[in-house]
Amino acid sequence: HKRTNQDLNRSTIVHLFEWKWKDIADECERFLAPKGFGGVQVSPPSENVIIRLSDGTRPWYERYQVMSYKLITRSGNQDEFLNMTRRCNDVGIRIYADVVINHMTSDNRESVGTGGSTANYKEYSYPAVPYTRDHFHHPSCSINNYNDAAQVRACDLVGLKDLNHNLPYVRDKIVEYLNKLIALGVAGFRVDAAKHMWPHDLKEMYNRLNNLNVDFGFLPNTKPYIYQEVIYRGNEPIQHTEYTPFGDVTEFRVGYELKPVFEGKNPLKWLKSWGENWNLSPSDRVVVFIDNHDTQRSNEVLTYKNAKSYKAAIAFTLAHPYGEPRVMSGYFFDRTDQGPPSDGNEEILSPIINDDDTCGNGWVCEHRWRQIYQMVAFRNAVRDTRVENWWDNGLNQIAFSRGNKGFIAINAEGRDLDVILQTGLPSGTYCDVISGKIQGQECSGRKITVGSDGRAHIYVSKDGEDMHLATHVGPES
Ligand code: QV4
Ligand code: CA
Repeated sequence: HKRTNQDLNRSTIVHLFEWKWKDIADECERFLAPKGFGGVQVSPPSENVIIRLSDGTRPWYERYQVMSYKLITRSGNQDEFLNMTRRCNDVGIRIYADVVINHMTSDNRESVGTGGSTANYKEYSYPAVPYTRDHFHHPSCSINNYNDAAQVRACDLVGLKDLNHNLPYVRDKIVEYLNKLIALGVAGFRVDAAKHMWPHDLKEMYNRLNNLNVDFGFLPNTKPYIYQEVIYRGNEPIQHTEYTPFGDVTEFRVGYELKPVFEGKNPLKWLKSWGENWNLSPSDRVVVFIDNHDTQRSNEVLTYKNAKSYKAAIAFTLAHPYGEPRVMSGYFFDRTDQGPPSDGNEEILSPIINDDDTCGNGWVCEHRWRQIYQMVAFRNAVRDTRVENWWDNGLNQIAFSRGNKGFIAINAEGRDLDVILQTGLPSGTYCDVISGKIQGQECSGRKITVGSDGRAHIYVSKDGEDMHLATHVGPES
């Protein structure tokens, strides 16, 4: 396996935000496995408080308010979770659980959880764990100054009651929870709000985690893949390097930096030095993504709402070797607190799968957009190659190859890209996996003819549906 515990010929984590376990199991079998994905990040599996907004609906963010470590949420119960990990691992897809271990709930009007557990907020009492007043940081305080590292670790994040990980009992409960998930077949964890916990406490807990469960196809002595949510934007005392000795971290600067680039406000030619030279953290320590479930609700990154530049930015992160890519997949929303599509009984709706692979029932299913999932296959086809044959026009038109395995060209400029370029590819006729795909033996998209010298005529119109083309060797093209 790789460090992510994914199969060698697979890559890319898809975050199936707010999906039900049953639907994820189906998705692993019918789509993720055949398309070459490596893993799924699932929404927090631990019991959360039920919150109702003024219109009676449930916000997505209730799932970040923990009532207990019972596996029962709107996504499903423990049996359904286990059914998912079995079926997904059986087809080579790994499951990473989003674990909320920094805090419990805030003071809500409601005090009943998705598994029926209750809490007494004033008393800091969570009997279903159990946690009592003694297990939290006191006196309580709010985080309002991110330049104060101690405050960020020991005060409440947006009113969420902050656990004291200095206490062996608290660490024991969390280790027990994570080991339960390992027993149930997960391949690793996304650690929520890691920045808000002391690195030495996390390290101590990680050291006590079991090896992955061999019953799910993992090799003996395999450690869980841990990626920690540490948002770092450049000038804060809390840095990635405090967390990278014992896990990976989320590199949010990728999304922030690439938005102006793919909007044509910062020339694409600079991407020649993409990676650590942009002051990003080391490639082998980071998960990279254009948007996540938080930032897609801000205006700071590209999202499905900016489809043309979004698809190109994702294509770039999947074509480039920097970091471990994650793709966001969610639902349409107008309001930032809007929960997932659900029925009158507050049950989350399953996505409808259309004939053209896209989703219905309110789900965007970004990962099912042809221009996105075919770049996952691209990434798998070009593994172990380097960026070569870099070309740019000095402005917003770029192209590069991955060794002699794949080639991508991007045009974020107000005029057509129309040049003869060295693709690095063996001679032949290739199918552009952005404008189409191979169906049967036929390419439904544009074709790229590579001569015996590796050169090809590359054309990307300034006003096409997409601003890029890509192709690669292998069964998918
Ligand atoms: C409100 C006020 C607070 C007040 C509090 C008092 O805003 O000022 O102190 O009431 O009770 C929700 C509401 C929020 C509310 C809070 C408590 O949005 O307004 O506070 O509940 O009732 C998600 C959402 C949050 C949500 C939270 C809990 O994003 O809006 O808060 O879930 O339901 C930093 C961190 C980073 C964090 C990011 C959002 O460094 O770690 O903020 N990201 C992760 C998750 C994120 C999640 C959490 C952490 C918390 O990705 O989705 O927050 O688990 O950058
Ligand atoms: Ca904390």
